[in-house]
Amino acid sequence: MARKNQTLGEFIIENQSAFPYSSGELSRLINSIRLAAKVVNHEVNKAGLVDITGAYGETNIQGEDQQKLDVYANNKFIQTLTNREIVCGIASEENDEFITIEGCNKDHKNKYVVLMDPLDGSSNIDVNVSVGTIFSVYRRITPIGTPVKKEDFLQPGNQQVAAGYIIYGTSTMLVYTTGHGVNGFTLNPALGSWYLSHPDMYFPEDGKIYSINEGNYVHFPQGVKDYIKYCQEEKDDRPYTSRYIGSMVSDIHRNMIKGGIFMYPSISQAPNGKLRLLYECNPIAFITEQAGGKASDGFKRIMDIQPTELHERTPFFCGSKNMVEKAEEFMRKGKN
Ligand code: P6P
Repeated sequence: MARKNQTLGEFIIENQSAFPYSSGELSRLINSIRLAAKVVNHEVNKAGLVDITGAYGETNIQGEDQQKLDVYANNKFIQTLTNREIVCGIASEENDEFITIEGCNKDHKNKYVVLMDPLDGSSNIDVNVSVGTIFSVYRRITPIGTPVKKEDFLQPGNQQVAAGYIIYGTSTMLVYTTGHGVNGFTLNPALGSWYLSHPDMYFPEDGKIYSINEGNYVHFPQGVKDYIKYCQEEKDDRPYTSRYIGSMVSDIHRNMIKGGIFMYPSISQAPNGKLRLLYECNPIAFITEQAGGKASDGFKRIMDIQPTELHERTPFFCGSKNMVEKAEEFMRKGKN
């Protein structure tokens, strides 16, 4: 049982004992993520002071300018996950292909794969807006040896064993699930310890916040346009409030605490939307559902989508269950 203010270490140990048959490797994986998060947090927090912000001069597979902190965060998480003989492969937004970790050839070792967006919302770094890390964990399917993309990485989100995000905001938080609810830990930077500040997080079934980049309005599907008008109508508990940070982890985190819906639908110039299925939408969907919310592509459950590509994108509707279901209603009507 989560006890407010216990440390992440105590929480992991207590939860580990609750699952005596597990080998403790997943706990060690979460431990390595919390270590890397502390290191990345230190750099993110001083980004304005040293020459570490600004474009790295390279572009990633998405054709986006790589920010120096993107590369730093990517390297730190990969390095930390590599050193513990738990993970056999890592896929990252910043790497065209997945990375194989040594040790995959030992029997029953390195049985997990991790997919991550090491620094989501990085275009906000130079303007001091909060950014985040998103991670997703699966058991490997192939028994031994080098992991295989199709079997081990292109698994549907309903096979995740853990997922989480770190939000580098006014305070730094690690929010994660292993399939038994969602818990949020806040970093005390003075002590370098994470404390359980948000036990058993729960997505309110209703909310009054809608988050979407309305600059794309003319390119939205009709159902999205109709839902936005519904949100703005003066009737019942509406109009809702529009809040959009442009950093998904921040928008989702706020909506999970206050209630709300986040949408990144398909737009004419991006028919599958902008957000990536494997290392952005699936982990956020796992957390959202574990907290009682809902996540779909406007029509079907995100975590039931069978991936075909490592960096594939999907339209994303995520948040308070009743709000997502109302938006889906408009999407179905908009198709007719
Ligand atoms: P737009 C950040 O680049 C990101 O991937 C998400 O964190 C964020 O929600 C979205 O893109 C913002 O995209 O097109 O509204 O600027």
